[in-house]
This record gives sequence, structure tokens and C-alpha cells, in this order.
Amino acid sequence: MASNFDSIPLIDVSPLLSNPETINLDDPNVLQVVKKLHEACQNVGFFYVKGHGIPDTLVKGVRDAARNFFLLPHEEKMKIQLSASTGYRGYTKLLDNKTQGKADLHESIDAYTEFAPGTYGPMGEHFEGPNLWPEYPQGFKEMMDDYGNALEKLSKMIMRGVVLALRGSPNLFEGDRAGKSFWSMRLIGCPGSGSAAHPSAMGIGAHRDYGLLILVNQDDDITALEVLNRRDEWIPAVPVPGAFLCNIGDMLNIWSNGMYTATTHRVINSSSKYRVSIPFFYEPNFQAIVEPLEFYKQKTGGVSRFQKVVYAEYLLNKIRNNFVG
Ligand SMILES: O=C(O)CCC(=O)C(=O)O
Repeated sequence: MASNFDSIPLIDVSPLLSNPETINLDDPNVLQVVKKLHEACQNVGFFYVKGHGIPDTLVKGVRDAARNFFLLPHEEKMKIQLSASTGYRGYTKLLDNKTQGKADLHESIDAYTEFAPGTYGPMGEHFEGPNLWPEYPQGFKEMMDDYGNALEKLSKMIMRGVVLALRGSPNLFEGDRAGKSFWSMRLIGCPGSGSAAHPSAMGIGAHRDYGLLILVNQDDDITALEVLNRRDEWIPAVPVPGAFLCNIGDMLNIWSNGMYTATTHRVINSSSKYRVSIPFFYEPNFQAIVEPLEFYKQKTGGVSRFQKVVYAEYLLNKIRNNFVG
């Protein structure tokens, strides 16, 4: 469980990225990063990463493209509306996304990694379909594809560091577990409520994330994401320009038998400005079976603290509860 932290650590992950194929365990800089990841994952469940190598133009470019999309007239945005028949891909209007049964004050475009129809059998059919991107501005789809591919690679390399922090072998979450991540991405727009007008307007209600590792690309000038510590205090995740905010999801919690837990967070935009954020969710393989690994069971008292889940079933169940109607 997250401890009594009152700030979120910043970690330069560049030593993890020097070789995309592998990680150099003899490099003292790598070991230093791993140590910081361990402290962050154990005590906070959140950390910022800098030195990630994703060009600033791309990081800001996707936010600007999303912002311009959200400015379009309602009818234009509804042309790419999300539903069960679009594979849960596309646009959701304000107040149609729910967290724990309550409507959230945000609009969004949801995307998932694309795959050939039939790849995952009947369960996969729920998520089949291309991502739905607006036709304008031109190049939107290409930019989002580039971004998704870049973030997938980056997440994989940060995960290697997280696994070392857990004292596992660097490729523990590759192969059948997360070698073919069923990643997803949300483009989120949150209107500013202005603290005086709507002090309780909730952009996204309190929740934990589902998967392994999440990388949030958020506007630099608005603090809206808050993270819960053990004293039940909400700690603001003040944006660090140029850095992604990362956090851990439920699947890592299960695989590590609770050694690293997913921390509860929420979004409240009480500024007067419209806020854009783009969380990238690095997830297990679609069909991954997720249960406490023996190694972590032994380190945590020898007993499984969690039931086995199949990632796709877990995801579908969560998603079906997220959308109004
Ligand atoms: O908008 C953000 O900063 C975070 C979004 C988030 O928590 C989520 O989509 O799960």
C-alpha cells in the first residue's frame, strides 16, 4: 500500500534505454535507477520519468491535436462515437464515462492496439475494429500511431527496470505475460470548473488503473491529478514539463502478490482552463493469465493474496461498467 508520501519522485530513466534489446546489469547507473524505481513503486506507486527520449514535439503534438479535436462542434465529434460495436474505440462525450457509477466531467477518445479480426477468438471480438480518429486535421491517425508505437517501446524498457526493482529477471513480463501488450490510450479533455463555481466537479473519480504501467502526458500548466497516500490525503501530481507521470496498475499488484500496489488517484480540474491529458496504458497480453508468481508469494508470506484473472475478462468487465448507456 502507498505510504505517507507527500511528493512524487522524479527519475531519469535514460540508463535503461541505452540498448533497446536488453539491459546492462553491470552498469552502476542502471542499478541506481532500479533502486529509485523500487523506492517509488513501494512507497508511492507513482513517479515521474525524464530522460525518456520521446521528442517534445510529439508529446506536445498529440496534446495539441487532442485539444483541437475537443474544440470541434458536438456533431463532428459524434461521428467517431465509441460503442460496444466499435470495439470500445472512439469518442465519448462529457458525463458519459462513469467511475464507480458516477458520471465524470470529461470527454475522451479511447484507442487500443489494433489486431487482425479472429486473433483472439470470441473474447477478442469485443475489441475488434480499427481505432476511430477524426479525419481532420490531416495526419491525426499517423501521429497517434507514431505515439502509440513510441510509448509501447518506452514502457517495455521502463518495465524491465521495474521488474529488476522487484528482483525478477528483466524479461519476466515479456513472452506470454506481456510480450505482446494489449495497450490502450485515452485522449482526455477536462473542462475547467473554476474552484468557486463547482468545487466538487470530478473529471475522473477515484480509481486504480488496471494493467502494468501507465504513462501520463498531461498539460504543463494545470495541476488536476491527485494521488491518495496512506493518511488519506490527496497529494497533487504537479506537472513536470517534459516528464511523463507513471503509475502502477492492478495486474502488477497481482503478479507481485502485493509487493507493488496500484495507488488510488483522481482528476479534478478546478482551474478555469480546459485540460488535456493522454494516459498510455501498458497492459499484459490480451490472453495473459495473471496470478501471484511463486517467487513473490515466497517473499510475501507464502500465501496467494489474489485470485487468478484472465486479463481480457478483467478488462471487459471494467470497461462495461465505465460507459453510460
Ligand atoms: O488525466 C489524467 O491525468 C489521468 C487519467 C487517469 O487517471 C485515467 O485515465 O485512468
